[in-house]
Amino acid sequence: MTVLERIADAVIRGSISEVEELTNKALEEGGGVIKRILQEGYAAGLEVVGERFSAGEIFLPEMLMAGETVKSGTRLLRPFLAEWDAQPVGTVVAGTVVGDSHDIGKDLVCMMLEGAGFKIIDLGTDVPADRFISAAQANSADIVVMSALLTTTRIAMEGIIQDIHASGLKNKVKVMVGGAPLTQDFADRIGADGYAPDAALAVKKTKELLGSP
Ligand code: B1M
Repeated sequence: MTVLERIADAVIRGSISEVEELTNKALEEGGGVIKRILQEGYAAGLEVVGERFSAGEIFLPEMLMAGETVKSGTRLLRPFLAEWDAQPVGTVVAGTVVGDSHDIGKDLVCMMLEGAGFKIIDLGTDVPADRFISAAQANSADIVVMSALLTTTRIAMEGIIQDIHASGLKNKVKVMVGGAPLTQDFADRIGADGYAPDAALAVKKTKELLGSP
């Protein structure tokens, strides 16, 4: 097994210590390895975990442990993603929508945006409209980034966007949405300014929406 395959395997088995050790080992290879750790290591492992959960072969505690391994691993990647620009290129308010506690994808998007020079106000999970709105107002945010992982919670995004617009922020703040059960078509239908299928494209889309180079 390659190191990346071993990472995926350790995610599936829920071993935090192995994921951390193997992530450090993979990082020693340098050059472009971060994307491969995320895709061929963490995402590949979580994919199997999701399938096994759907099939009733594993249960919530195992899925939770798999999530924790990836959170620990991504913390080790953080220093390699951040560029520490003195001047932020824009301010982002981010959160997982109300009713939803999945935060791994949202954290990745935040980390990548931070690495690209944005200031991040991360509201965490289970975030209702009023918290997105007050944080955007208090921090003069340029963009609100919302994540949802459940087909049941993505529906809340439409109401949150309507509330953001009704609060007077319509022409001041862009809204971008993402998460596994979303599509460009869904984002268009709920009135989002942008959608991105993954964290790297979320950075590209944010820059495009804000007209930054
Ligand atoms: Co849950 N869960 N989960 N879960 N979980 C899924 C999502 C599920 C697909 C598993 C399955 O059944 N196959 C399923 C959803 C089914 C559906 O609605 N279609 C599911 C379910 C059902 C549930 C519960 C309801 C289970 C239960 O209680 N019976 C429950 C809900 C709790 C709640 O939120 N209220 C639940 C709970 C959990 C845990 C807490 C145990 C844990 C979360 C831990 C955590 O996040 N801290 C968990 C996990 C780990 C998963 C899986 C296995 C992995 C999710 C993940 O982190 N993926 C997942 C199955 C799967 O995805 N294979 C599953 C990796 C992450 C990097 O991907 O978040 O998609 P993702 O992010 C991507 C893109 O989507 C994008 O960028 C990232 C990659 O670059 N992206 C954005 C994300 N946000 C973005 C925002 C953007 C742009 C891009 O801009 C705005």
